[in-house]
Amino acid sequence: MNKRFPDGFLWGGAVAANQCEGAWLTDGKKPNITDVMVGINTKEPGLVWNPGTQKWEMKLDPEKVYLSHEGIDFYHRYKEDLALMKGMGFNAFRTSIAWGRIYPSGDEEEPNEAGLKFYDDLFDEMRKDGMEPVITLSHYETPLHLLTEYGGWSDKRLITFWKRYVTTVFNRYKGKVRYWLTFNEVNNMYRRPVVSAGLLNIHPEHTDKPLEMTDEQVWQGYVNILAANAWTVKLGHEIDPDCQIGCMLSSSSVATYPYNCDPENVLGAYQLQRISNFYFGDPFCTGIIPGYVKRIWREAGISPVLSEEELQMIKTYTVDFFSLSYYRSGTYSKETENAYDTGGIKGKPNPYLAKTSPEPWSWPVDPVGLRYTLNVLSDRYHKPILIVENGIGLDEHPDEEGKIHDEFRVEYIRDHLIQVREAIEDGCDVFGYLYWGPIDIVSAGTGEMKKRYGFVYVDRHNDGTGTLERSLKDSYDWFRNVIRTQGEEL
Ligand code: BGP
Repeated sequence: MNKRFPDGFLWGGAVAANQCEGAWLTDGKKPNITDVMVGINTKEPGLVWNPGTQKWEMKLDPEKVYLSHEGIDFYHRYKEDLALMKGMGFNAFRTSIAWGRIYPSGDEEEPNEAGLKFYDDLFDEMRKDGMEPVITLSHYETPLHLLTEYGGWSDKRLITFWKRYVTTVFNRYKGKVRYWLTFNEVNNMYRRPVVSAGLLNIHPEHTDKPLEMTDEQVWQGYVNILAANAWTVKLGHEIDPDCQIGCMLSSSSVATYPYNCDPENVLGAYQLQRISNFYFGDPFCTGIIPGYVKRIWREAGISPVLSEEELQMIKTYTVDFFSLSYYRSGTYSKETENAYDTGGIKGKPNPYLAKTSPEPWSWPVDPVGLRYTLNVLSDRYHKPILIVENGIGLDEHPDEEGKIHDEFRVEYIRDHLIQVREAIEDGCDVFGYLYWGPIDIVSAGTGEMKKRYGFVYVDRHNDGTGTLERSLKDSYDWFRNVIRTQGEEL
């Protein structure tokens, strides 16, 4: 087997604006939905119902530390950070545009020049450092105003605001950005609609439950996002025929194994793959809204509003490639209620997996699950695939010499890259591997710094203290050598 990865393979890392930039109200930016949550797993966002205006308003909890407000100060330190990525030989870097830097409330007519300028400089710097920008248009960063004023994506007007936003950034960054991703992990809508799909309950009868959505609202959000995704592909190709537009789905859920060969568990596992992943992947990649989704609508007695034009758009404008995150596999058993977190579905522990990451997160490690996932998606959609998230979060502390020996991370990546290589041999068109969190950032799920993914350590802590100084972990040199040898030396 050829041990080298294909020529032109994208090697790099991925972050998201809301987890690293900080500067949450700088240069005209207004709050987005994650700015009022300490981690997207939270059930208690910093929102309070105003009976006068009949709307939610931001009310942060003074007892909580909102680490994302300062992040790792990437907004001011990105040059230094990109230089460290360049030091590893990255030829690609993924981040997101915070929508609220460009259109602070989301519904303005004119964009904010200061926000546009920031990303101009950032993308120029990436290119100068030899990195292809891979840019997510929406990574849990829907402007808060769009949720409190409109209830988010269940309102059709969001499609208009979105089209304005993407038209602005496609025109502005034409020629600088070749790879665009639409909605980060939007398929997690089925369990976390508020951040994954930008939805908020604005029904006054539930003024204590901002996160509780009706079926109508969730599925209306779904079809509106399908239409917006199609518009993105159309507008992107019209404005810059050289750009490539991909969907981004959390795909740990593809590796949902039946707990045993009980046919009900086999079918149940497949149903869970559908309703946690394929229900977005199918329309994004094939243009078809699947029958199993329509069955859900029928049985719930709902029929989301979708015009003939929108249906045609969805059919015509499918994505150019599929991008995914993969952290671990899960199991399905009819006897067990499923639990989830940012890593994916949990289910009953899989007795065949020997390793889990250390506590408190204890994610099972399943590299073969990645090969399985890549093959399933490749056979199903026949699209090029870009891995834009894979990694392991660990609670790490420098030793007396200030060093971090992160062998666990090295082993995790090595074992996963071996399986990526196998998948490429199997015939999957995988064109890049972007490690999640190459520099320590704020955790999406729990909002803490303690969960570190980086090759680069950042001195910042859960209580908000720290110098923000950067230092290199052992994995930094190891990954540099992987890239230098085109994956031959793992
Ligand atoms: C994905 C998200 C990322 C990210 C990652 C790891 O769901 O797209 O934003 O952070 O998971 O999750 P966590 O930070 O909770 O460990």
